[in-house]
Formats: sequence, structure tokens, C-alpha cells
Amino acid sequence: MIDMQLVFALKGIMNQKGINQRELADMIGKDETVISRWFAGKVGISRSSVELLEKALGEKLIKDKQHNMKKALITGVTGQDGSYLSEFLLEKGYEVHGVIRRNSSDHRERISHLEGTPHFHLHYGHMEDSMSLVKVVTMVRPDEIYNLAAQSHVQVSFDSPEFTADVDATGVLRVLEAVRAAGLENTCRIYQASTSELYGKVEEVPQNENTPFHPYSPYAVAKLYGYWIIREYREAYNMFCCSGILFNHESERRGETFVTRKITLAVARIAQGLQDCLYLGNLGSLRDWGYAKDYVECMWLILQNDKPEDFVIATGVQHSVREFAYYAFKHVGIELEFKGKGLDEIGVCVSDNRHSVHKKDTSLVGKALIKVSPDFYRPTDVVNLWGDPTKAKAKLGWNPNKTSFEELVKIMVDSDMAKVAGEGAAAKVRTNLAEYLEKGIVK
Ligand code: NAP
Ligand code: F7E
Repeated sequence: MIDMQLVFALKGIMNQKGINQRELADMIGKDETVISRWFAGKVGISRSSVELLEKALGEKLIKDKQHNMKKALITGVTGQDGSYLSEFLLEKGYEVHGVIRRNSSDHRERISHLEGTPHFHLHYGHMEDSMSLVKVVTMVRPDEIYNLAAQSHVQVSFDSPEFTADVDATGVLRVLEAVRAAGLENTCRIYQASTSELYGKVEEVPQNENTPFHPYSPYAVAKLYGYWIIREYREAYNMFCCSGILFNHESERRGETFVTRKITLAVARIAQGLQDCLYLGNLGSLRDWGYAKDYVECMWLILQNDKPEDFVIATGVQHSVREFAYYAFKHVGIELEFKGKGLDEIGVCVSDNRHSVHKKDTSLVGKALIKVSPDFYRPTDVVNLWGDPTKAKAKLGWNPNKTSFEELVKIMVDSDMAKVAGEGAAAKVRTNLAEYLEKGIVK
């Protein structure tokens, strides 16, 4: 019998102690290929080998506690939500398994601080590849799956609609089928990352669980399939699967091309004299923005509910893109006034009280710091999202207003101010180093 628990425990200890496969082989006097075969799940680890390993490593491979640990599998673990959810579940005492994509270059910065910590394990898998999902679900045998992986950018879904459908629609079906193939349909609970984009060309405000859907992008249409296939499997096979209909949630880990992060990064760069102007699309678009760190708790609460149900997760507070930009600039001491309409609208600086460290010789007063570009307009845009979290509050006891809009803006701007300043300092060190090398000052 191949016990992957043992393999995960062994890998965790090796990571912790910084021991590689070859070194481990030397420590226990075995060939490295034996260890490779354990790791690939091709052969089990015998009782005598376990004893040998425990003696060499000075650690118990399976601790009593581990037998009772709940196992969660997260697709999209490298994303904004995946990283916060991993932290949250580890804190709750879960064994967390994340699915990552194989890429030619790694971009795992959101979870790099978790790699190598006990009870956190990564596996390769792709939403387009059912075999990879069957393999990982069968091997991990999770108690809970959080299906967060998606092509999550609405504008990109107009450029890559087929890929978006494959990952965001059929991908959900593949996860459900993987659970059935592993024989876990009666034990494994599944959370599906659904979205307020389902309301699209909205038919009522605010939106709740009973509001009709009207998807308005290839992304939303794909996510609507995900929503319905989850409901179908719940009814057809009695599976515990639920959708969280999440409204926009942001953070300092948000991807840089989503509007909030694009704004906070630009604010930091403009405040530090590294950028002149920020180009945006529809400034009048309205969103219900929450803090991602608060929202992952709700994903977990949905799966701890007595019965499988879908929930709207939102703050119940709405702001425009223009307002987000206004508050972000204000936080660094730059006051904006918006003038004009449509493509001619500009955000002009009317007072410049930046911290002196960032203040350059020239004041920004009178400069247009925001301009509109048609490049960021969408063929069809969702312009009035406003969620009603009453059900989540009442049934899950979730607090939708833990972090206010103003606090969210502040968290994101402060983080980007530090990031940009840090990059500036690092760039200066690199420039100096290049100069020193050229002059032969350092060898
Ligand atoms: P995100 O930062 O864009 O992360 C998406 C994740 O999915 C990344 O880990 C990405 O991996 C992975 N992924 C993409 N395509 C994949 C594929 N073909 N196979 C395997 N993994 C793949 O998104 P997020 O903001 O954390 O959102 C998480 C989920 O919630 C998504 O499903 C999104 O659609 C949904 N959602 C988000 C919001 C929001 O406001 N954030 C609101 C409602 C719903 P790489 O790192 O390799 O790219
Ligand atoms: O756009 C407008 C844009 O790209 C918000 C995803 O997480 O939330 C996200 O989708 C609004 C739109 O997010 C720019 O037209 C103006 O009306 O930040 P966004 P999104 O499209 O709401 C939902 C809930 C998800 O499920 C998605 O996965 O802002 N906007 N100017 C702009 N948007 C962008 N990106 N860039 C601009 O320059």
C-alpha cells in the first residue's frame, strides 16, 4: 500500500531541514532511485525504511495529530485568493495541498513564504487536463476542495474566449468528475469560486442569491456553466458542492492589471516621480469591493455549513472606479478634481501635499494625472455591481464589513508605496554596482 501521507511528511521534513534527495539517500544508505520511486508513488515505504528514515532524520514521520488533520486541496493556489486561503487553512490546522501549473518560469511569489512549511504541499495539475486532476485528487484524497483556478480577467476573456471556457467552465466539470473517479463523492466537499459577473447586465440592485443572471462577457458565460454544473452534481449525485458568488475582492496581492491594483501601483509611482499619468477605461463603473483576506474565511464557512448552499459574498457598499482613484491619490496627499466626460474626462491635481521625501522639485498641481483611453473599454461592460450579503451574515455568521473601503484603499496604497520605494532602492543599488564594476571599485 502506498501511503502518500508518509511521502508528504517526508518531503515536509526534508524541506524544513534543507535536505535533498541525494543527501537523504546517503543518510539512509540507499540508492537515490529508491527515493524517487517513493516520491512518484510507485512503491510504498516499508516499515523498516520508515524506522531508518525516522532515525536518520531524528523526527517522527507520521505524528498522531496528522491522522486527524483535515485535508484541503486548492486549485489556483498561486493566485490572490489561493494564497490567503492557504494561510487561513494552515492556521486552522489543515493539511493543505495546492495545484500549480507547470510554467517555464516560476511565479509563486504569493506562496513562496509557505513553501517548505509542514503540512503545505504542491502538485502539478492543469484545469484543461482531466488526467492530472484525477491523479492529484486520487492521491491526496481531500476532505475539501476549493476550486479557485481560473482565467480570471474579464477583458482577457474577450481575447481568449475558448481558453477561458475550457478552464473556467469545463474545468469545473473535470474537478467534479475527478472526485467521482476517486470515489470521494460522498465525503469530499467542494467549493466553486463563482462570481458577481454572473449578474452582468444587471436586472436589479443590490444583487442577492435570487437575482436573475445575465452574464455579459465570455468569462461570465463560462462561470455560469460552472455555477450550473455545481448545482447539477449537487442534485443528481447528492454531492456537497456549493458556489460562493463573490463580488470583487482586492488586496496588496491583487494582479496588477485589475483596476484597483493598477490604480494603487500608479499612485505610488506618480507620487514617487516615476510616472506622469494613469490611463484608465470606464471611470463610472460601479463595484462592491471587499478585502480578499476577509473573503477566504467565507469560502471555508460555506463548506462548514450543515447543507450545501450557494451564497452571495459582498460588503453591501458600492463605489465607482473614479472614487477608488480619488481616495487612492488622496491617501498620498494628492487631491484630484475630475473634469470633462467620456473619453475627454481627466483627473487633475488640485493640491499636492505629498510627503516631503517623495516631493520632487515640481509640484503636480494643474497636471492631468488620470486620462481615459479607449484601449481599456470592453465590448460589453458590467457597470453596476452591488451585493447583498444578508444570507451569508445570517446563516454563516460572517462579518462583511471587517475591512472598510477606505481601509482597503489604504492597505493597497501603503503596500505599493513601499514596493515602489523598495524597487527604486534596489534599482539604485544595481546601478551603483554596475558603475562600481565598470570603474573596478568592486571585483
Ligand atoms: P487569480 O489571482 O487570477 O488566480 C487564478 C489562479 O488560477 C492562479 O493560481 C492561476 O495560476 C490559476 N490558473 C489559471 N489557469 C489555470 C489552469 N489552466 N490550470 C491550473 N491553474 C490555473 O484569481 P483570484 O483573484 O485569486 O480569484 C480566484 C477565483 O475566484 C477565480 O476563479 C476567479 O475567477 C474567482 N473570482 C475572483 C474574484 C475577485 O474579485 N478576485 C471575484 C469573484 C470570483 P497561475 O499563477 O499559474 O497563473
Ligand atoms: O474591472 C473598469 C472595468 O478588471 C473593474 C475579476 O476578479 O472581479 C474582477 O473582474 C471595472 C470594470 O475587475 C480599467 O471596465 C476601468 O468595469 O478590476 P477589473 P472585474 O472586471 O470586475 C470579478 C467579480 C471577477 O469575477 C473577476 O475574476 O473597472 N475599468 N478602467 C478598468 N478595468 C481594468 N482592468 N483596467 C482599467 O484600466
